[in-house]
Amino acid sequence: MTLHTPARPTHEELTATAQRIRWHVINTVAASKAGHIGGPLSATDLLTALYFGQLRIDPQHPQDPERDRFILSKGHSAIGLYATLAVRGYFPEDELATFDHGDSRLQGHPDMLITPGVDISTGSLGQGLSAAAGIALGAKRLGKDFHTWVMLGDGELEEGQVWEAVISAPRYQLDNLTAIIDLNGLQQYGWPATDRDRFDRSEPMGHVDLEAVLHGFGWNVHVIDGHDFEAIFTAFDAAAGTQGQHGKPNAIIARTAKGKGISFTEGTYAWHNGVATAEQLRQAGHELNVEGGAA
Ligand SMILES: Cc1ncc(C[n+]2csc(CCOP(=O)(O)OP(=O)(O)O)c2C)c(N)n1
Ligand SMILES: [Mg+2]
Repeated sequence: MTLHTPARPTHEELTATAQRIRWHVINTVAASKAGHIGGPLSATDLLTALYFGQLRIDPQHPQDPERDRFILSKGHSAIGLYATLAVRGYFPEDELATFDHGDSRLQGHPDMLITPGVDISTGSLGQGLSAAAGIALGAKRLGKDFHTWVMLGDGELEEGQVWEAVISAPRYQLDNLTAIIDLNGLQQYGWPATDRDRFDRSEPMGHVDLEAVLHGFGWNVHVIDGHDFEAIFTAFDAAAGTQGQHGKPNAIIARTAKGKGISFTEGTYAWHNGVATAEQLRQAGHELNVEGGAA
């Protein structure tokens, strides 16, 4: 089967799709009474751009060997991926209601053995880039031209295994690999404001010139606003569009806001995970302008 890069949706279409996905995130987690919010929402615009305007995939044939691969290394953001996959047509949007139930295909962290569209199981932070580099190396060895994408969190970058893969990928000239770093400036917790001199756990990479570091390791680096679709696609084109031309793996450092798109979740570690109240759900539905969302 021949897979093609999809036609790029309009800005309005992308925005509407992202809002629908954001609604699924907060609504699904509220119904299941557990799950992550902030990380899925910071990644939503990137996931929307990937799945609706970039990846060569066919939801009807999720195992097509020629498909582009995507690995959500920050696996705790699973509901963001599931919502995207559902809206993209991998499974019914209604199935999201089973999220995190024991017998569901949609577990709290992605499981490649049971969920259509999940290429690697994740959840233990730090491992996805290694898996992605292995897949990209395999593709090179087999002469396959698909592209492998992986998304990491900025807190996740504290895991040592990430840097083993950062060092290895240029050595194997994996220009068929793109790592997207969701640089939302927060991880699971913050310090009390009065205690910042203990070194703040927000901005996990705030003291690192990530662009220079990755560049120094031999990566092709792009720094973008991860909520600006035009900038996202420009970076995607610069990464996947130059596959086979420079021998360098690609990193897209995407500046984002944790909890993006809903006023009370945006910019706070406190909504790393959480369950919205009925009133908060009504407000989110209203802000996201999702038809029926506030019902
Ligand atoms: C190896 C490992 N250690 C700890 C955790 C628990 N954990 C889940 S999410 C998270 C914070 C991750 O922060 P970040 O990578 O910045 O993700 P995001 O801000 O996108 O949610 C932690 C520590 C884990 N899943 N895996
Ligand atoms: Mg983060």
